[in-house]
Amino acid sequence: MADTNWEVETCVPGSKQARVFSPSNIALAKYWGKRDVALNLPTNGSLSVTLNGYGSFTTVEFDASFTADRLILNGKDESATKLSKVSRVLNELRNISGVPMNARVQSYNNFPTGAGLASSASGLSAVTMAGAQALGLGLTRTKMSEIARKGSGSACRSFFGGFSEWKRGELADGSDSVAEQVEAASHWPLKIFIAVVNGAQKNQASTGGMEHTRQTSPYFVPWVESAQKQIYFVRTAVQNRDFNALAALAESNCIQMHASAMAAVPPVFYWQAGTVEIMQRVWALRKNGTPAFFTIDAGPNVVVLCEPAAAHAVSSELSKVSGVTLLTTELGEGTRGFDPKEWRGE
Ligand code: 2P0
Repeated sequence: MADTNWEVETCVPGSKQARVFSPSNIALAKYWGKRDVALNLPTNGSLSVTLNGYGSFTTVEFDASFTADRLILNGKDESATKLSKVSRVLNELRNISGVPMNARVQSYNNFPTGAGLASSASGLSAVTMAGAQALGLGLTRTKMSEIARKGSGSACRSFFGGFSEWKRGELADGSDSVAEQVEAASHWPLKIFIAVVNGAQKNQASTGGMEHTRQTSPYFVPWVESAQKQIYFVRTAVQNRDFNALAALAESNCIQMHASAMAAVPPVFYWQAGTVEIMQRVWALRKNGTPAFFTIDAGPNVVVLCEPAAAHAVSSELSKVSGVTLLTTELGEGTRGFDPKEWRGE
């Protein structure tokens, strides 16, 4: 019998194995462009909030009997793009350890598919820490951040709780393009609502969408210049707990990212009618003195952040939008080990 409810295949006795939980993260200053595609080096820095409770439960297992890397995600074998991102991370770990074995990765996301919660961020950070632990590597979070970035850029931010910043870096090998914690979750206990406007899978994946934007959007270069300037002010607003400054900056950064993507030819266009309706309701709330702001990732769903005292007003306003499902969370801790025995109360 499997040790956890997400392992659909029983681990090989004696294999090198480890289990972790890694949260997803939502960027308030966004990553939308690579200066190096192979290494996932970004054109600009980004800053995110780490979500409490929503993420990936992941087991990584290395064994000499495996003939290839496998990824079993939410109970189904994955091939192609998702597996290749996982194998990129596993290759890094194999190079460091000198262990040549293939791996079986079993992973489960505890949030609804299509909720726009960046499953690659939680998934690839989870694979990195579980893989490193399985091989007994004892890597720092900074080193794991560098490795996870090569699998999926946004994954490098999930190792740190609270507010996490992924530095653009300058070096060609990417060793300085890693995340670090800006402030812990306790610094500013904001509430976070995920307004799921449309739960279907998005029609344009981020990796392809951002590269297409870089190649064809006339607004790509201005976006990068602006984003690189904004990161300092976003970080400062977080450090000072300056809600109004952060609200204005995060919304502006989000709209600039989307404007750049929308201007690609053909367009990379994620918004739907419900997206705009939520945006307008958040603006109306703020105009009436309720401290709330939004951000939108590469999909139609809207993430709304607010001061804790405003949570009731915000949730009742957003619940009025027909067809919208509301998930509620707050800032949480970064990637961490997961002990099935503790989980079962043994
Ligand atoms: C972000 N997104 O900063 C931005 C905002 C989506 C919109 O990072 O190609 O899955 O694997 O590095 O990290 C989503 O892109 O892309 C993303 P890859 P990733 O959160």
